[in-house]
Amino acid sequence: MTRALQLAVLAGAVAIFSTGCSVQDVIRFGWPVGVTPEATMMRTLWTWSAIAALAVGVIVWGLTAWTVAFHRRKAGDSELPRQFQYNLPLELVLTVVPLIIVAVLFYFTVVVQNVVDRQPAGNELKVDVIAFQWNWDFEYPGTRQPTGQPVSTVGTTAEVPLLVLPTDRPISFTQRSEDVIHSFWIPEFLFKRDVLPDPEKNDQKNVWVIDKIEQPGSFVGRCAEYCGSYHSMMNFEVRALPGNLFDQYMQLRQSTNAATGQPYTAAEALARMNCGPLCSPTAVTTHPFNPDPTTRLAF
Ligand SMILES: [Cu+2]
Repeated sequence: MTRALQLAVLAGAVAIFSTGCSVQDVIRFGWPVGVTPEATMMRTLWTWSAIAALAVGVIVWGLTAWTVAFHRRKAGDSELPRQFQYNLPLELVLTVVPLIIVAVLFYFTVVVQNVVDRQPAGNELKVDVIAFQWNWDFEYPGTRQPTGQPVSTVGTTAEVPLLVLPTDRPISFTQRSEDVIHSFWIPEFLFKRDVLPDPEKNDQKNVWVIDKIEQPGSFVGRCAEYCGSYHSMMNFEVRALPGNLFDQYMQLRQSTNAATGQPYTAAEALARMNCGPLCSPTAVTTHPFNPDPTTRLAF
């Protein structure tokens, strides 16, 4: 018995350590590293929920193994073993303990949800996210190009749209769809949210907030709601810039590019800023897809 236990512990240790995962990797239980405070809160909730589930699991597996190992029918047994139904203390424990578990999980879920799903305080940078079959339009209300239009970045079949955001301030996203239901998903935000048509008419809450993006970088974004033929190609990229670079970007987007006589596009502004990989004028986390169905390629 001791030998079997030693072997089980050894096998478990080999299984865990041979993956080469750090403690941080293990306790994320498969989730990516988040880049917003909200993402970290959700990940922490997930970690503790998984630990609570594992604790319950270990108790159940242990009791099951104990029953199987020590309470088997023995040769010569003809009667039923002693029965335990109507054991009031035991049944009370089995009712109260799950209730406590559910209440605790519920409490922490509500606490995190109230933060993640909060409404804007008014000091956020505003971004409108407009989804359509099969691309994205990101607009910055309150900005003004020389043409009189607000700054916007629209994706095309040939160009993955860049959602340029600052790392140093809160941001509020207002979502709507021009056609069917899409879903706005940046894996590093650990958050996806359905983008619905006519949210105001349908009395749907379509605004959400992040406190900040905690590091500069490029993060892929995807549509996470099946929305038709080219759903899988409906990608975008978040380009998180330090505050001063973001301000420079927005200034350029609101001025005229002498070379074209038109307001700077996202790609032209980033190329002009020339700040290394952060200013790459095209997406670095994903690439445009060939939408020609006769090529018969998956992507
Ligand atoms: Cu979509």
